[in-house]
Amino acid sequence: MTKNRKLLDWVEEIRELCKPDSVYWCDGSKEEYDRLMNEMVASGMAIRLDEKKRPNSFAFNSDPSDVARVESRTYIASKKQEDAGPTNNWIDPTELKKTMLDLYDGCMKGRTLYVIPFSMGPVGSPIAKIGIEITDSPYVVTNMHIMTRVGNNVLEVLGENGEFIPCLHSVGAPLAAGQKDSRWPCAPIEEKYIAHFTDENTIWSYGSGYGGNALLGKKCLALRIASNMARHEGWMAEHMLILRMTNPEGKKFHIAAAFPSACGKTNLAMLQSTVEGWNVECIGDDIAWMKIGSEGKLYAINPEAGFFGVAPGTSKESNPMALASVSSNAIFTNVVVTDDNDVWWEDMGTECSGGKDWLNKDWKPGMKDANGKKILGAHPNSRFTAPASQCPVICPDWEDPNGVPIDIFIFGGRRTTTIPLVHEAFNFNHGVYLGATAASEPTAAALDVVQKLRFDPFAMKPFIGYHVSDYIDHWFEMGDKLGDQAPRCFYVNWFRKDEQGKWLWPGFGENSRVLKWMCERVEGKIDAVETPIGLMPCKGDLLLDGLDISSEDYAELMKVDTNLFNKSLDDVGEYFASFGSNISPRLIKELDSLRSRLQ
Ligand code: OXD
Ligand code: MN
Repeated sequence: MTKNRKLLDWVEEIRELCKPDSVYWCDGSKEEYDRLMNEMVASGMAIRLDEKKRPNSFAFNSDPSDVARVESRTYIASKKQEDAGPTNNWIDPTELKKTMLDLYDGCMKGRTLYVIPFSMGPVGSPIAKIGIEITDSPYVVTNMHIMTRVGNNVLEVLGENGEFIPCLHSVGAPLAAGQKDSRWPCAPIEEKYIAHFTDENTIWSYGSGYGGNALLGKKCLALRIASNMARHEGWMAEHMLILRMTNPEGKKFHIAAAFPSACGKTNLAMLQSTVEGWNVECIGDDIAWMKIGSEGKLYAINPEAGFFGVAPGTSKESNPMALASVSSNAIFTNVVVTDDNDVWWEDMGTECSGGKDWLNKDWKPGMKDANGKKILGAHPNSRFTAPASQCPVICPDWEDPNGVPIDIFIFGGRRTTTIPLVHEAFNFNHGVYLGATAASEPTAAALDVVQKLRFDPFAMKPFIGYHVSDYIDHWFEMGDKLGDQAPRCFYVNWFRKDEQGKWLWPGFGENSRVLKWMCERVEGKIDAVETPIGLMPCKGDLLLDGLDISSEDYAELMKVDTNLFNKSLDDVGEYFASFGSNISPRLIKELDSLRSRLQ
């Protein structure tokens, strides 16, 4: 147990407020994990999967109303509204606390209050931070065991006077005496609140048991709270995968990449290189914390210890390494539990004869509802939780407390037109512009019609814990500090199509060809062609051997149509206008320079 007064007082204060039946301090041990899982199996909340097919693995079905992050109920409750900016919901913190205190009052009746001491980042790393999550959900405890480092060693590092980030969570479903619990307790949507009190680095979450709403180390702490701390403390908390690419001579390159959801971030993080002699290892698939370290370079750690990945679409073809990572000791939420007690999801690449769907109802592939619409077995946002250490291509240095030196930043989005496969920024400030204007099309766009773009700056739109303009300024300022040690910036688009709607680039493992080009650029081995939008591969530098791409298709894939590009800048201008008056002049300057280069 701890002697940290602040922590003991906080736990006591929350006990008095939430009125649980008991208080339990988590030690992070395997015994603890096994005991909680056994209890959840006994209560009917968890399903134990077949021990031979999927050892020590469990499946859960959430309440149908509690299947994803709820951005409409997520708040940055800074004292001043302008500090939250146009990309966040805001409520005055005093008012929000009052509302939430009423909800928290007695909310853990009939339940256990679990105290989870956890470290984001290797315990004791100079880049790591300690959080304490209080929760009434044993599902959250077991997921936190996998996603973070939980245990007494965290309390040792915390010591008597150390600082921690308080993270309060309740599913918001108190039990009356004798009341039977539901399989997935949670509160109705209008009572859900995911609140960040950024002036005091505190998180309060109420009413949801799911993913980013409830595993508070991930999006709430490691992105929203951490991005705000990082800005004040001169480091970076980003929604980025981290990977190491090693060339045939053994030289290592470290890449951090930001993509909005549904752009294959986990797939790229665990990519199987198709380029002979070039090898890729995974360091993280979702979050990067980066600090300036030795020789003025930017060093990154993955603050997480596991993967909380989207299951549907994960197959031997798309991501064999993710499949291997979930072969044991995994938690599945909202997938199909098959008749033989294993798991299945859409586009897993295997046959399924039937089982129970994500609602725990009898299900067979091809089933249709009353309107003739196919019934999905797994929810589109169904998830696996698995220890990162189980990934066959996890980098041996993934837990290095000092992190790895980042050479390359990649930004991207999903665009069927306009944006070529790859281009490099002229310099870091231009790179910041590329990250700030990262965007996807809302749907598979009608070709040759530029639809309104969905901007997702640095893939951080739902996760920036402060004003988006200040966030972009922070990127520029980090570039100033890093000077010529700053990572080189690239923009990719794996999703370009031809006029018939055919993908022009094969993607997946073949993306290693593009990464190789970037590494060779960084090494200074190859030149690039200067275009108005940035630097692009010289003929022959992007390895295409063995790919079935005609020279016409390659030209289309790399084409920069200045007219089309110019048109999309109207959307950029409109988007920047939504930032308000404190938009960074440097961002405007980059847009103006791009406009004039395109003339
Ligand atoms: C995630 C997300 O779950 O970005 O990683 O929503
Ligand atoms: Mn994410």
